[in-house]
Amino acid sequence: MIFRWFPGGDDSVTLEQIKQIPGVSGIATCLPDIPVGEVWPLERLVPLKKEINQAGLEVEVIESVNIHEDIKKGLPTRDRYLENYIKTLANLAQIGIKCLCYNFMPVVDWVRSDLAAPLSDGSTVMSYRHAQVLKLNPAKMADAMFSQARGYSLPGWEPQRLAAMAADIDFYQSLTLEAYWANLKYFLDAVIPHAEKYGIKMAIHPDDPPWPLYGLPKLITDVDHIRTFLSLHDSVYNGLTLCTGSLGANPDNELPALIREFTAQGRVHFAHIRNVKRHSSRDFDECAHLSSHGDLDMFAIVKAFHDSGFNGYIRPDHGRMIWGEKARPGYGLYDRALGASYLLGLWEAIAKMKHN
Ligand code: CS2
Ligand code: MN
Repeated sequence: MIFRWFPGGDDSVTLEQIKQIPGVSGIATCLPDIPVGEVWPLERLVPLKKEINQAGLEVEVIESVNIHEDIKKGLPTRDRYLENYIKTLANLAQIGIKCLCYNFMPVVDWVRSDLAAPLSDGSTVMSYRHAQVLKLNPAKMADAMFSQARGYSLPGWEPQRLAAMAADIDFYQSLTLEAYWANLKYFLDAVIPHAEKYGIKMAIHPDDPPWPLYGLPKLITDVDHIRTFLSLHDSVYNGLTLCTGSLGANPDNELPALIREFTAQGRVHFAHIRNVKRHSSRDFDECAHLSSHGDLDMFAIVKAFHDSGFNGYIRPDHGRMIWGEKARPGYGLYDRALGASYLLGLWEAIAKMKHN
């Protein structure tokens, strides 16, 4: 079990606190200040690893090395950024990284309409209301997200990307889905052979939410699209971050079956396990991890991973803000720690029921 943590004072949660969560042995981390497209230098990675190791934790996953928009757009300048990406892979291999999470979402990463929506128990959650998101234009959406971020960086919402947002949205709106798939294939064909050489499993994160927005192309949204994705470059190093909360927002996604299919193929390297409470097929709240709090059957989900021999990394995903905690939205200590314990409890029960 691992836990996401942001270095350089960009996290309210400390490594010492994470070390005390029972069963958590490692970290998923990143260097959010490095501009998208630049090489992640070894001089930054070595101290990062040292800091985490000194707290008694392993650096297991890098989440995420984001992909420059020129690669996603398929511009001639993409080759320069691909070279940089490959150099970053080489440096990550030097500090022993075996799994790299990334995503191929155009313009912006995840989208929510409220980063602190109140629940009846007094906690707050990140929520998504489709009509509200559509009403805001994307630039206003960015302002709304930042105003609620409590001064922490928002993963995937790098300020440099925002400047070009309006123009980028126009660009993608006129790009066909086929062309966007081709740009993803170009990325994979360039990068996966190097990932194989360096022993780093690449793990794409699904689009969040998993449906089209602002006319932007969305690729990693359901079982058919994931099959297409995996066939673009057939290698176990071309794999998935299976985020149950992202995919689970769409009620048509049958998660246990989807988990079983891709895990049995050895293509799932990283699991983000969290629950969602749906209010319609396009509206949801992120809720506590327990099955009883949302619409996903967390027992069936964990069992699907266990039954199909999952041996990658697991982390709890976004949590609620509880007990008065003030943290980066979704990434407080308390509710994610409860989530980790719950998931470890399910795992232990499932394992023991098979052997007793
Ligand atoms: C999100 C994303 O799922 C999540 O935890 O916070 O920012 C995610 O880390 C990226 O999309 C992965 O590339
Ligand atoms: Mn996720």
